[in-house]
Amino acid sequence: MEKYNHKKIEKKWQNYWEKEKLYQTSDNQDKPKYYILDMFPYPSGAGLHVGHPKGYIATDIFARTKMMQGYNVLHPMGWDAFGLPAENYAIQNKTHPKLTNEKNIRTFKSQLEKLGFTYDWGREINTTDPEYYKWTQWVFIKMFEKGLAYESNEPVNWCPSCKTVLSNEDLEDGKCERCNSEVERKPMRQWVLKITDYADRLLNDLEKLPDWEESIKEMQRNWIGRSEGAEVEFRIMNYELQIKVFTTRLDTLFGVTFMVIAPEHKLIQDLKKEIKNYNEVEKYLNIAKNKSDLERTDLNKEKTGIKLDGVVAINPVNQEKIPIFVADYVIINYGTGAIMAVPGHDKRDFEFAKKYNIEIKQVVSEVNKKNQNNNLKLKNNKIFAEDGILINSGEYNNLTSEEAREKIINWLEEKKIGKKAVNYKLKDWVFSRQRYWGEPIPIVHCEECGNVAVPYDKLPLKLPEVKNYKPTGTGESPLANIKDWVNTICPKCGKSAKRETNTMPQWAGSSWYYLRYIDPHNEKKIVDKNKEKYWSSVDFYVGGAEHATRHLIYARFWHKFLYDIGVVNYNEPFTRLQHVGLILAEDGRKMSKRWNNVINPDEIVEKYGADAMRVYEMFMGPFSQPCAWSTNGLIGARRFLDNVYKIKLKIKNQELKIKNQELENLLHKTIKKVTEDIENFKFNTAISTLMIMVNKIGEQKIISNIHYSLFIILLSPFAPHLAEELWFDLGNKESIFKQNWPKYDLELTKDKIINLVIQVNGKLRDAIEVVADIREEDVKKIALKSEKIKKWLIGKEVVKIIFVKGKLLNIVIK
Ligand code: ANZ
Ligand code: ZN
Repeated sequence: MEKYNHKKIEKKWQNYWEKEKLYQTSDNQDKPKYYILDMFPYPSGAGLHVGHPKGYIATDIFARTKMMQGYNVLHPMGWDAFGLPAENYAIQNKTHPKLTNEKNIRTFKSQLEKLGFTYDWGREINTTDPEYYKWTQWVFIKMFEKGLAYESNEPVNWCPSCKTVLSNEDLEDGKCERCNSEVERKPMRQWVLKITDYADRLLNDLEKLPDWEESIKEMQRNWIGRSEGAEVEFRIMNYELQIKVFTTRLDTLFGVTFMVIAPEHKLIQDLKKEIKNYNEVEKYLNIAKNKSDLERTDLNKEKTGIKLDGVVAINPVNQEKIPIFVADYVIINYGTGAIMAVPGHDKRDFEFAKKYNIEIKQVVSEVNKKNQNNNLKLKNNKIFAEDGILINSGEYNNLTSEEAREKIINWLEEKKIGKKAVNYKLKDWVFSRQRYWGEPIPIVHCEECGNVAVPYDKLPLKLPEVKNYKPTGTGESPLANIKDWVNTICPKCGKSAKRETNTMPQWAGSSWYYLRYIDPHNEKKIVDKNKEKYWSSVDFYVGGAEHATRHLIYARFWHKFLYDIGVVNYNEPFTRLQHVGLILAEDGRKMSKRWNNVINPDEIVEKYGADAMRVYEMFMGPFSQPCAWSTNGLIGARRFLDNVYKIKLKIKNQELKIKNQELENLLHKTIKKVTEDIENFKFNTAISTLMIMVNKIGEQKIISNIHYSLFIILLSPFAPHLAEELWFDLGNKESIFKQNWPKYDLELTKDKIINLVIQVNGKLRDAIEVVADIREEDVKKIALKSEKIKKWLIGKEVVKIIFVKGKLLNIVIK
């Protein structure tokens, strides 16, 4: 017999599937639909390494199974192709990023095609295609019209090396995620999206997503960071000015012994003349300016600050005079940028108070404990930071923290110096980049009319050609240098005006792409609402955990907006979400050019075959866990497929009516297990079940055509090329992927329990209840432990054991 030759098989079936248009998704709405989506890749110059396709293999297995289960399956792929790497490459090599992109996409696509995926390439999208980004611009204008896209001059994160603004989400430990430079804070004109308007819905609707991993939901909750508290005004003595603070611990109001305002706080400038040590203060402000928020709020960093001499605040509850400090552990863009400091109950305030010799006051005590203990605790640097019972707080003494907060807020509201307030860690989304390779922001600046949107019928607003892709470094994008593009006329009044030269961030195009796959060629609408109703929501979304916050929050935000303006039918985009565990290199490190440990899938496919790689990557370990590559493991997967190929020889025609109940039972168990495991993304155990089945078949002399066919169907999502080959070998004339997914007979999957007889020298001495297919060794163990048997064996020699499967065990003694 010929050996399994993947090179012969794989290309052949890929061509056949293409010719037969097997993966062309139909818009016929008769069947139930299933929309399974991969996070689309950024087509980098390096191409795919073996880690990238892990998620794609999984969704492909899922898609094929769903096809065979009778669903109309949508499984698309596209390119998230705007972004800095292509632009930086363009700067170095003076090529248009578009050309680099096209080349990279060709490489990616050919790599994916080699793995035999079910993508419907007729629906391929590319975020840099003007016919695509026309709709990204369209959404922006809709947001602009609703007041959700606005200009702002707030301090933003500026990467001095990438020469662009970054959103908070683009930072890692306060550094630029891409080039690792320290990020500076700089006030600059920006376009910002008001995602905070959606903060509550983004948070609350997480409860409607039971099929999202809890860890990802938790990351989103923390990212949104809803915090309930109050705003309180502290008067500044002798001036008509107040410091407004945000606090979650109004119950500690009597414990305030100083106030802190952020270095960027406007009040410092308002009080400039009154601050006696302003020179010193200014020095401090300059140092603080370049620190990132993360660095400033790091709990472990030593606190620094400086007292504002000449000004004091008044505590509204007891009229006490309180010193005011400026310190960088208070950040400007959270709450009100100022705090009431309570060193008795807040760790940061405590450290600051110790350093600057400020009074520390205890105003909340642990339930059931006396004050003395608490004071002791303070000395041990252990402050009491929880809720408790109020002390040293005038008329509020003996109330619980919660009761006190309620009473104090009522009093403050009456006096009109305080109110309840909610704050979010989530900030509005800085949506402009000073770079070339992004969607142009479709806005015209007119002296008369202000900001005017480019009319819808003028979309797409295409990126013009430039000679030099280098950012200007002044905070303007390279587009600013193209005078005949910048200078335009106002769509409203017709006078001369200037175009916005900032472009959108890389996250723009990916915030809605899953909708475009539904209706990729629609020239009139972003998506047909009727088609959207059928295909949405995405039933299953699979991708990297690094997208738990940014992409997955942005997309939910855009989707909710599109829902509000009537474009889509459902208010959440993704029903089920699963993250992919990383594939590490054989040395246990992340695959990276730097470590020289990257494995190219093309080589694996060439040597072992796409099917072996697919099976191996799914067999490596639990899907969501990181796992190191192992060539031995890969060889094992290949051996399994070789064994599958070999059993071809054992098939006999079904007319022989081979009755093999044992195999039949195992087959039904296998169907059940594999079906359930695929549904639960437990591919490793699905494959090990298939391996057991192959071994069992290997033990038989002959097997029936029917059993074999069913087995091949179960294998087909994992090793589609081999399965299709074996399927046609059997004389079938239609693709295996047009077959129905096998159903199991529940009765046959249950272990049958029998009464197994134990004899000694042929005489019945015991009987045990066991599963029908129990093995000889196991029966032997049970029998030799049985009291009823043991007594017959005393002083005798066992000469032979005869086992009749499913019936008896006979111990022959002398
Ligand atoms: C007094 C107080 C007493 C506080 C106490 C805490 C404990 P979350 O839960 O994160 O919302 N805070 C407010 N604005 C700040 C800013 N811009 N920079 C740094 N810290 C700020 O935290 C809210 C608490 O963080 C607020 O409540 C405030 O300190 C501080 F025993 O007020 B608290
Ligand atoms: Zn105008």
